[in-house]
Amino acid sequence: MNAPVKIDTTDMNQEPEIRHDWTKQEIMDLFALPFMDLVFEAQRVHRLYHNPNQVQLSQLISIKTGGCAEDCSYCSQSAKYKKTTGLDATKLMEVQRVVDAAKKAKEGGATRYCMGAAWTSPKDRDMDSIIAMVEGVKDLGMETCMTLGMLDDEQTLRLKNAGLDYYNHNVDTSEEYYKEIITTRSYQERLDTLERVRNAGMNVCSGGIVGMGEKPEDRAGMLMTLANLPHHPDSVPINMLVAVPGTPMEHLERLDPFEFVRTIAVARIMMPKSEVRLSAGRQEMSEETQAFCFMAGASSIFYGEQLLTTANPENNKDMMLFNKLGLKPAEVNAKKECHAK
Ligand code: SAM
Ligand code: DTB
Ligand code: SF4
Repeated sequence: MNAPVKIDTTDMNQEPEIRHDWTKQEIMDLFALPFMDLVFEAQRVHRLYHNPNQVQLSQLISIKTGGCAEDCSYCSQSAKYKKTTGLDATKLMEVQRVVDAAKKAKEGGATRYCMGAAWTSPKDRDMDSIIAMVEGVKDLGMETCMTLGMLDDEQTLRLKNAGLDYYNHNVDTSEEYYKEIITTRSYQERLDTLERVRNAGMNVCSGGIVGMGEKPEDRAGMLMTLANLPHHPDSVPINMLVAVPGTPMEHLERLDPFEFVRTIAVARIMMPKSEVRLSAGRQEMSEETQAFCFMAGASSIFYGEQLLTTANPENNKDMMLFNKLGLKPAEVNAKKECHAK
C-alpha cells in the first residue's frame, strides 16, 4: 500500500503541533502508514513527553456491579443481557471496604485507583458515599478516578470539591458506529458530561473500545472525536473488546493485534501529551503485542487481576513482563492541573 503520509526523521526532536482540527482522511492516512514507520513516529513523539521506560499503574474496582439500565452491547453489566450473562446486580459497596481494597492496591504497586459503577448516572442518595470514597482513597496518597456514567452540574462540582483527580467517561467508538452499539444514551450526552468534567477543572479520562466489529474509519473517527475536543483528554484508555459470554458481542471475531497496536500509535501521535492507556483485553494479549503497545506509546495499564467483571493478568505476570522489557512502574503523580492541551 502506498502511504500518503511521509515520516520525516531528519529532526528527531521536532515537536508536533498540538492539533484539534484533524480530518478523518488525515487519520486514515496515519493508520495506512507502513507499520514500522507508524510505530517509529509514535515512539519518537512518545519520548518527547514521556519516560519510555516507565508505565503508570491504575487499578480498577467495581463499586456497584450489574443491573445497569443502559444497553451497551459489549457490556456484561447491562440488565438487558442478564438472562444470558447470569451476572447478578450488587448494591453500592461500603466505603470502608473500598478504601481497604485501595490500600491493598497501593501495597501491590498501583498509584491510581479507579472506581466504576454500573449506572446510567449516580443517584443523589449515593453521592455521600461516593464522596467519602474519593476522600478515603486520596488520604492513602493515591490518585483517584471515578466512572459513574453521566453527571449533572451539582454532582460534578461535588466530585471536584472532594478532590477527584480524574473522571472516566468513554466515547467508546465513532459517532457513526455508536448507534449500532448503544441506543439508550446519545453520543452528544457523553460529550456533554466530558465538557462538564473539563469545565469543573478535573482531569478528563476518555477513550473507547476497538474490536467491536467497527470499520477502520470508525477507529479513526473515535480518535478524531477525542483529539478534536477543545482539550485532549488527559488520559485516553484504549480497550480491546473483552467478548463476554452472554452479550451480543460474544462471538465477534478478534481484531488483528497489529490493528490494535496501530490504534495506540495513532492515538499517541494525535494526542502527544496525554496518557494513553493499554486498557481492557490484556488477558487475551500476548506479551509481544503488549510490548509493541508500549513501543507505540502506551504509557499506562490497568493493573491487578480483575478489571470490573472480567479477568486481567496477575501482578507477578505483569512484573515478569516489565522485567523482561526493563520497564518500571511510574511514581504517583497526582496532577493538580490538566496537562494535556
Ligand atoms: N457505567 C459507566 C459508563 O458506562 O460510563 C461506567 C462503567 S463502564 C463499564 C466503563 C467503560 O468500560 C465503558 O465505557 C467501556 O468503554 C469499557 N468496557 C465495558 N465493557 C467492556 C468490554 N467488555 N470490553 C472492553 N471494554 C469494556
Ligand atoms: C475503561 O476504559 N476501561 C475500564 C475502565 N475504563 C472503567 C473498564 C474495562 C472493563 C472491561 C470489562 C469488565 O471487566 O467488565
Ligand atoms: Fe452500564 Fe456502563 Fe455497562 Fe453501559 S458500559 S451497560 S452504562 S455499566
